[in-house]
Amino acid sequence: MNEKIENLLPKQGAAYLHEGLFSADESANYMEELMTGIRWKQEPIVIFGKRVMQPRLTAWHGDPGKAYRYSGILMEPTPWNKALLEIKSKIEKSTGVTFNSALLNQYRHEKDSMGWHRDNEKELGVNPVIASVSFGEVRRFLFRHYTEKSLKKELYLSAGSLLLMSGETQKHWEHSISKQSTPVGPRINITFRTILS
Ligand SMILES: O=C(O)CCC(=O)C(=O)O
Ligand SMILES: [Mn+2]
Repeated sequence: MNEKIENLLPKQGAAYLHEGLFSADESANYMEELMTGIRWKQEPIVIFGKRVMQPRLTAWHGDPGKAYRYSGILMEPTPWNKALLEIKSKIEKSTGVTFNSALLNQYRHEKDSMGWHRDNEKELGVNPVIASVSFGEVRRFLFRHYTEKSLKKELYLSAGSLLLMSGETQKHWEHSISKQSTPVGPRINITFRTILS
């Protein structure tokens, strides 16, 4: 990660935003390849004992044998495709970290969202490094401290940006993508992760 990029979190974790890691052209090309080349699905999740559909489309890709439990769903990884391998390789060069799986989220419009959560599944181990890449439209991303809920950090994740989260971030901070009232087109986010074992 570029030395000039500062930690955006005031305490207990680290989050670095590298805007424009991918050029506008590269971002537009990957957006199109991922919109059409990924088998997007809307999956159910269980919230307070009730089965509801997730307000977004998802896909899970990774090295074989790295099954992953996400919000109560066991996701078997689909093999990497060419675009994902290229993106992964660029992220690995930029961060110096290798990843073996990725969760893809497609927010189709302003009503799609992701609620408050931490990426703290036990398969990720203690203090996971998570590399989050965005393509398509800009969406608002919020961090909120887990115990001091009034402590927040707002970011806008633009096409071609990389948000790197590390250290104790997933222990002390939740994050979300909220619905918005103004219309917005599709956005794709890929979070590269390392599943242990
Ligand atoms: O879309 C985003 O920027 C966030 C995605 C996310 O938090 C996740 O996949 O766990
Ligand atoms: Mn997350």
